[in-house]
Amino acid sequence: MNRLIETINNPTDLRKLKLTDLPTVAREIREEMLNTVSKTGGHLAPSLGAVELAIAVHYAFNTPQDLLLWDVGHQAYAHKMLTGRLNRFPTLRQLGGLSGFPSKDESPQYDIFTCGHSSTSISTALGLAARRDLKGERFKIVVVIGDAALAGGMAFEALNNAGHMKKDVVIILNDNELSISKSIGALSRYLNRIITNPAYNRIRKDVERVLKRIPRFGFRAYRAARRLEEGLKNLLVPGMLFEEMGFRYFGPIDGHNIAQLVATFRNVMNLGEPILIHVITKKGKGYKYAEENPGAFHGTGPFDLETGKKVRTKEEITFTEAFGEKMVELAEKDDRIVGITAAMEDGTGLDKFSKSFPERFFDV
Ligand SMILES: Cc1ncc(C[n+]2csc(CCOP(=O)(O)OP(=O)(O)O)c2C)c(N)n1
Ligand SMILES: [Mg+2]
Repeated sequence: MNRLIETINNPTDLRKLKLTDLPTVAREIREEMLNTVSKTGGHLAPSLGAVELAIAVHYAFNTPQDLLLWDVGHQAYAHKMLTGRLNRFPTLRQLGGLSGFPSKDESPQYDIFTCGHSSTSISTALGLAARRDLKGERFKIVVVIGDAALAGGMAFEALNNAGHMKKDVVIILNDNELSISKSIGALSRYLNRIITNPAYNRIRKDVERVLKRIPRFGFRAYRAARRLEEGLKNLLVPGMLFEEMGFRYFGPIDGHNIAQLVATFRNVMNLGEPILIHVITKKGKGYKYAEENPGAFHGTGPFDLETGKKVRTKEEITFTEAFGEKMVELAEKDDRIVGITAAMEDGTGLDKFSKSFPERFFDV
């Protein structure tokens, strides 16, 4: 039997499918991704985690009239398959083949901004929104940004600016609680508190119920109720940081539930103001070994699908390993040596160093 994804030449084809067909599409996309990346290597875990997200965004929004920006380019493999590049997907990252990142040259219609990673999407979206509004055009602008990418300085400048300009943009925060290694920092802690504190969410629901019962007659009573609401909101609403920056915050929602994603996108897409939707995903979703070890499968070389074991290249030891060992060796003799990385503990070979010298290791 023909696979469903083979009937999808563009997002319009996807939008003709029933909502109940979409989990099948997700399964087929994952199979295709695993088949290819196990041979070519690539950013497997981040893109596995964003399959339902890519499907739901293209299903709910009217791409390419609505503009979609992927901030973290390596989350976009499913997006590539849904936008006419399924047949070429086996050429991923090969000479003359598909790029591992959004590329304007590859797809001017669907990859509207060439990027790698990270933190550029929100300011790009704002620029596009300013142009749209000056020209009096009407379409949506959607951004998907990773939790670590959101902590980048440029993303924060853009959040600040967006709340001020009150532009109609939708930002989807793809929060898998992971950078390449574990996400660190104050923002990451904040996001984590939103997700893990059920009391937060429960109390909020209770407060909303009570507030709905307060009769809204009499100006004084009304004003008092509003003030109370604002005060309580400050204490209790998850995502207040974003609200204070001028965004409407929605979430957290399950990023692997396509129906819920589509419903949420449809509910909020026409509010006409800056929107932030907090979506929780699992890095490596759908492939056991990547779920268990998302760091190792963040960017991977070829591997055996059955066992998850990396296919060894010719070299006995990689450059990265040699560097990592040498760092430890040198640091034992010289206590002025420190290790610094931007979330690339494993990728730079500094993992051994970080364990041997935790106080001299800095993940910035
Ligand atoms: C300025 C800079 N620092 C570090 C890196 C290395 N890097 C590549 S991907 C990544 C993590 C991305 O995390 P997130 O945005 O949460 O996306 P995810 O990989 O979890 O899908 C990092 C730190 C980089 N590309 N650029
Ligand atoms: Mg992440």
